[in-house]
Amino acid sequence: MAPRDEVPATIDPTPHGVGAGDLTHLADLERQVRWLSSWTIHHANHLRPKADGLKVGGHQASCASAVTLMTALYFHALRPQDRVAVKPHASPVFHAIQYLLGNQTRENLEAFRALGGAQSYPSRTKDADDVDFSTGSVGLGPAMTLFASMVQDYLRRHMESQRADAPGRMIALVGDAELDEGNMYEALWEGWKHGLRNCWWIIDYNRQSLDGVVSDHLFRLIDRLFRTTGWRVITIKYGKRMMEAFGRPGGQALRKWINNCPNDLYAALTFQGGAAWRDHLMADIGSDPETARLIAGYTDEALHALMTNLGGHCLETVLDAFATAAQDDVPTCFIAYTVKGWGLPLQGHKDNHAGLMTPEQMDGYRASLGIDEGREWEPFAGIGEKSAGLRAFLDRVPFNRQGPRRKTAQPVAVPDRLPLPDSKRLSTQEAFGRILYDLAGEDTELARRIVTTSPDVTQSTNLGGWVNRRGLFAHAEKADTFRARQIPSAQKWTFTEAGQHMELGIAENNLFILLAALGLAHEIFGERLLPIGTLYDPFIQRGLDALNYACYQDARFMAVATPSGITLAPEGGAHQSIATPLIGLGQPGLAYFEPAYADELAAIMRWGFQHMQADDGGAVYLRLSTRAFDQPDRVFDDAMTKDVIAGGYWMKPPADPDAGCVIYTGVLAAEAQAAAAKLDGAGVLAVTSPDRLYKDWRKTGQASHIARLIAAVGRDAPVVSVLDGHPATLSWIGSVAGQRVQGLGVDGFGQCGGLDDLYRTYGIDTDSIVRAFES
Ligand SMILES: Cc1ncc(C[n+]2csc(CCOP(=O)(O)OP(=O)(O)O)c2C)c(N)n1
Ligand SMILES: [Mg+2]
Repeated sequence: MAPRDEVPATIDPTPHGVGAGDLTHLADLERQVRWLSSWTIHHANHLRPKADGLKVGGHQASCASAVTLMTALYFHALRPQDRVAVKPHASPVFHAIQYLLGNQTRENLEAFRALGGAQSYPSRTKDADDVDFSTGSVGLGPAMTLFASMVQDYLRRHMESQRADAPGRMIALVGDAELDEGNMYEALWEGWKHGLRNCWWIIDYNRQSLDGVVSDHLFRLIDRLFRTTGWRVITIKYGKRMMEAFGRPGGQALRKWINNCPNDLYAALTFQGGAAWRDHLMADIGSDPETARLIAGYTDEALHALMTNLGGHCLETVLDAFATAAQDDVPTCFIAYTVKGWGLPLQGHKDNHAGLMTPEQMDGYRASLGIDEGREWEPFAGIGEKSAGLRAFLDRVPFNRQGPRRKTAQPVAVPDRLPLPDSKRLSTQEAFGRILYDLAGEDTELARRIVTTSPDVTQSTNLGGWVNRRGLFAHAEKADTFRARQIPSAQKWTFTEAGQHMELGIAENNLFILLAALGLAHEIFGERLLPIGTLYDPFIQRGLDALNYACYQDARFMAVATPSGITLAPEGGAHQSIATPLIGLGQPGLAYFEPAYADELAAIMRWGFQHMQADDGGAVYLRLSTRAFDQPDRVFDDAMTKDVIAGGYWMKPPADPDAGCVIYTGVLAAEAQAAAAKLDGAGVLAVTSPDRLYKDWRKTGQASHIARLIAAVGRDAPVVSVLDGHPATLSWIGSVAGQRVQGLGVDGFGQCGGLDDLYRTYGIDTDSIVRAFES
């Protein structure tokens, strides 16, 4: 087993340069932030009336652990251009800081975790106090900062406006258990490939997670992993008081003891306090007279303060570490030793994650701070005559100096029509590639603002044409060696600073988090980007939490997923997506379309570029296919465009209301039309967006687009719906006007096979449609 010594310090800390007066202010703020975060949670759980009897919750221990780090960060180290993802359960700390800075209201704190109040986890879209990055699902916030930093690099090379100021630092305050999430390593890997800069991850290394105490020596692994991926690691282990004790006679034994102390014992002694520390230390190292004298020199209270004076709770040590990293742009991981529940009765207890202080404990805590009953919400409660100086200090805080941090950007003009490929026979995937290829050849603002990305499926999702024309993005130019050596290839794979495609390795989490960062460029950096990401449709589920995270933050992007469904046929059952249409239907902030023809796709993409920029817009998901169709020879006028965007149109209206209809989405266009041709007078309803139809119906009921369309069909007439995906995607349409809809689709796992065999096996072929219609 490796010895339990600390990782050698590789960095001489830079003195923080903060004067004694300001240090006092920071210490006072640290005290207020810890109090206010505890009080906010206490108030929500014990004092706010509630009708439902449900637990409100909150994380007082997680907050206390992060208080010193966040005080040093927000009240000193952060500059206006920096952006932060705060570990989710430290949300009350963030809100308390914003409250002290005048950016958050008391009403919102009083309504913590209530409708309209401060959110349980920091939220860009739901909180009022300028959250930079939402967090909640652990692991995603830190990755977001990494990709935001890459987007900053992209923007600084593409947009003049971005070069005027120093780059911002993208910073994550990370819970140590977040490092168990695999997406963190996927992100680190990608960051290394892209020469990541200006990114700090500050690990709140309290060595406790939700269930218990984390493994001993985790810091070693963290240290090695980060260094391997090009990061600098700064370990913030001992506080100044501890360092001073180590320097005294007998101190080295104490230092050795701390280094060897298992995490669970340290946590237990922290919970038990001074007398327990003394007993244990005396038993372990008290035989050395100098050490015994050293320990005897502390009261129980002072001994406890000494033993919990970890680096992450020593303002000066933290400020030193931040000052060191601030000297350059090297990505930096801080391993900050902290105590979960620091200074509260919860400290160190293994069950403290969701633990709450009792009203009696809270009373004692309040009294110990000199805060009078009834004045708990006062920003400077208990601070006394230092308040005026503190207020003046807050007015000088750099983070707050430029006011609101959320930026805006001018919309990018979208032409009336996108280029329509003239081929007679095309799949939607090919049409997508051709439309982008044509856009890439135009010198337009739209083309300049599009940035594409793909997790190693650029070619197979038809982005190759665009990339050939617009190039790949990299900090440093890299020629295409195959081209230079005159080896024939359809692809140009040249990297330049001007390139507009960001290459990713195969990690769908990374794709969606990069899309989130690109799709928030207008609000974070003040420049509009129109990001398009391509992936295989089944792998949406691989990155689903990240996709949800992107949508939750209101990021604007176009996810183009292809191939999809069992139409992939012989290429493999494992890659046949079934439930993705339901994701399209169920995911807020994402407009899902599944067109069958190129003219529909061109109209949808054009609308998509506008929707990605509209105040009430959102992201777009296009479920495309590799199955080629003869393209209809038709007039695609404004009315048709409107219908396609609204989600559906009559490809062929029923001859009379009793004749019924076949409703289809996407590639089942062929089977739906063939079936209808065999059925006397049956109509064919093309649904280009089950999602848009559904949302509109939920909102406007009988005034909705689908209600208008389906009014052409009698209530007792036969109706069959069909798609290459889960049948529930369309079968709800029966509720609009009351027809009994037979929903066909795929609801078993896919298998390899030819298209005919598979369609027949899963009951979505022409004959199955006819049979369902007639049954
Ligand atoms: C993806 C995901 N899984 C599970 C959770 C539930 N959860 C919230 S916090 C937490 C443990 C966090 O521990 P750590 O990161 O060490 O935070 P701290 O000790 O600072 O509270 C867990 C499991 C979550 N928020 N996200
Ligand atoms: Mg922890």
